[in-house]
Amino acid sequence: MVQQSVSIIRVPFGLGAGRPGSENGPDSIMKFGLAKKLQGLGYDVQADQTIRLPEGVQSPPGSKMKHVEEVLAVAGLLGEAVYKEVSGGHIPLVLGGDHSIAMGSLAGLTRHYHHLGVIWVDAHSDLNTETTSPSGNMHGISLAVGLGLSHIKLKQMVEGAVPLKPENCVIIGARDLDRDEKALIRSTGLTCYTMHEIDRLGIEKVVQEALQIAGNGTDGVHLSFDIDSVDPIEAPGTGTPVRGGLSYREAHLSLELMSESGRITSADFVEVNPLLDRNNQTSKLAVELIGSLFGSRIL
Ligand code: 4U7
Ligand code: MN
Ligand code: MN
Ligand code: MN
Repeated sequence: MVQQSVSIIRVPFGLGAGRPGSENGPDSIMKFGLAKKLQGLGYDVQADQTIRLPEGVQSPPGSKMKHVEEVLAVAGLLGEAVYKEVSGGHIPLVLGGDHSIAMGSLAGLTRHYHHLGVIWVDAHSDLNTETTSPSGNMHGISLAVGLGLSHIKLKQMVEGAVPLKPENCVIIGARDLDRDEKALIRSTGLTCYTMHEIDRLGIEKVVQEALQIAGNGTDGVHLSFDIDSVDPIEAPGTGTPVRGGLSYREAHLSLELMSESGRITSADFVEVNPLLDRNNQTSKLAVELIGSLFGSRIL
């Protein structure tokens, strides 16, 4: 069997969030042993690369959405890098940074996979647009951009990128949705397993169904994992914590099930904010969770 190869891409960018600190996420996650962990699981880990905001890119002041130019510049560079890795047969593992960087991942991935399924694990749905956003923060619109619902399009970032299909997109863990996001979920027919469904059905059933939906007729499945999906008791180091989230075991089990399915072809881990963390608990948790996605088991 050929050894599977993972390409770690660090994106130290936090201007899509409302508060600073997530730009330190990638280095913090790496510091707690991610490369070693993946090597220990039998992966060939590609020398990791870092996507940086080019100097001189700055949005003009006064627009509702904040730092649009910076977000687009990073997404373009990240998208090209992700496309290169995935077309070279590597599994891209993107470390954020705030969740606006997922636009770049999606742009690069949909250039390669024309029918991409997406599992979005998050306390939020990130389905605002520039019209509905209550905050002006770009990390709150990334899934809407992926679905082609914003004026900002994936193909502005990477030529040949295509929008996601709502029937292959699933949100897991939602518990803080804005009014217009709720309306969009209903009108697009995208599947959203809120914490209510997780309580009622159990996380195993939810994840199995999600894998079916994201895998149905698709040529790749991307996992975009926002660490704020996990309860703040376990993951305090994040900019927009919401109580009532995934337990430690629910989070691990989700990723173990995704790993077992063999369907996940790329992943983002985003929104780790070391400035808000307690004893690096959240960075260490991210390393563990990524381990579960890549096949780490208790026994
Ligand atoms: B994250 C919010 F208004 N919906 O749009 C917004 F509640 O990537 C939060 O999921 C977005 O962390 C959170 O700003 C974005 C807000
Ligand atoms: Mn998010
Ligand atoms: Mn979130
Ligand atoms: Mn957040």
